[in-house]
Amino acid sequence: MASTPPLPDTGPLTLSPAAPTTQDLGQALVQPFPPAGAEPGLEMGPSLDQGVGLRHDWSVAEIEALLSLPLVDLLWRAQAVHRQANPGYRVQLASLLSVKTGGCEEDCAYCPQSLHNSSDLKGRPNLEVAPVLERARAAKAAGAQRFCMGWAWREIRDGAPFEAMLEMVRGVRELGLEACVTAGMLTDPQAQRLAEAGLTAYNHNLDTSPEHYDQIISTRTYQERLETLARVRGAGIGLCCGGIIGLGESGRDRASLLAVLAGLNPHPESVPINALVAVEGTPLEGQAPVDPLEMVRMVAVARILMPFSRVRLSAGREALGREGQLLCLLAGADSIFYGDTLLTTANPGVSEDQELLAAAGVV
Ligand code: SAM
Ligand code: DTB
Ligand code: SF4
Repeated sequence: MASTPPLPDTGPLTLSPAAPTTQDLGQALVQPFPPAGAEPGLEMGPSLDQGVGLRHDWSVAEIEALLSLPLVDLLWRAQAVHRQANPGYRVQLASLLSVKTGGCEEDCAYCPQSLHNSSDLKGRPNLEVAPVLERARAAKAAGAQRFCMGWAWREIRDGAPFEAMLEMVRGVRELGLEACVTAGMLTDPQAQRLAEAGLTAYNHNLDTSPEHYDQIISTRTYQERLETLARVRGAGIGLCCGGIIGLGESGRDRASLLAVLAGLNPHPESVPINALVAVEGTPLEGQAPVDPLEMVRMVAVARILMPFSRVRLSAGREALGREGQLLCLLAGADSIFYGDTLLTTANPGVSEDQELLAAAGVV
């Protein structure tokens, strides 16, 4: 039987607010995988010989093969990639706040904030700049390194709310936190102004595969999403782009979503992987819960395809349970949303998350 090659000694696991440096990444890029001298016959799936390099040409078939590897083999591959790409295993804590809640014109079938869904939360007041920055300060004091703000908009409109958004971004950056905004589509000049305000990243998800997309949203096209991503990139803002599982998609759809994400060049700096939170009053309220191991597989394959991106374990963590989340961390998730709420739904509490990270040995 072939012996298992040793993993590089990366020292103790630590939780650090610092993102990997370019030097770290460069170092990881030059380390071959599998390690020199590894026994032949250890291949556990397609393209193992690609190493921890950056590829943007993964085929849907290759990704489907990865998604259906035996779980132990998939985890082994993902961990080997992750250890090289993120030595020291840093987990980023990102807090989330809904600034403008509900009343959104889009018809996203999963979303409790859509006007089209009876779950809509319209009527909640928009938050002003001062309370938002107060929440950012509290998030920082609780240990967050990133503060993400959401607007339930189809697209950003100019005017007072946009000026307030810019002020929030500047304020969050002044606190020494990364700032992320998610607010729908935007124009080039709006992207430019957000960049000038110091925005670290803009979150705009593809949500699902191009093939499954019209089952989920009819008011905005996949192409419009891709164009928004290009505008964000064009302004020099980091990209946070991922998707959701549990929307009734097939395994091939999951592979196809991951192929589009990994085809982006450069890869998004962060890739949120959400499991559907099936909210009453949305068309998807009756969807079967996602098997935690399916999340583990999505996270592991995202890690293999996009070695240096932050893979963020996002919505649906409550339903994963402690061990499911730990497996996701082992599969290569290196960020979580941190704080008692996501935008409108519940998230594990701060002390629960501290206990989880301690259990993982990331303290
Ligand atoms: N309106 C903006 C947009 O859609 O780009 C920003 C806010 S939107 C709520 C951000 C993302 O949250 C969505 O793209 C979707 O991926 C995720 N999301 C929303 N509701 C969800 C749910 N019930 N379960 C899982 N993810 C959800
Ligand atoms: C992302 O991919 N997930 C977060 C963040 N980006 C904005 C949002 C999850 C929302 C879950 C449903 C809610 O709380 O309303
Ligand atoms: Fe919800 Fe965003 Fe879709 Fe609006 S655009 S319904 S806020 S996911």
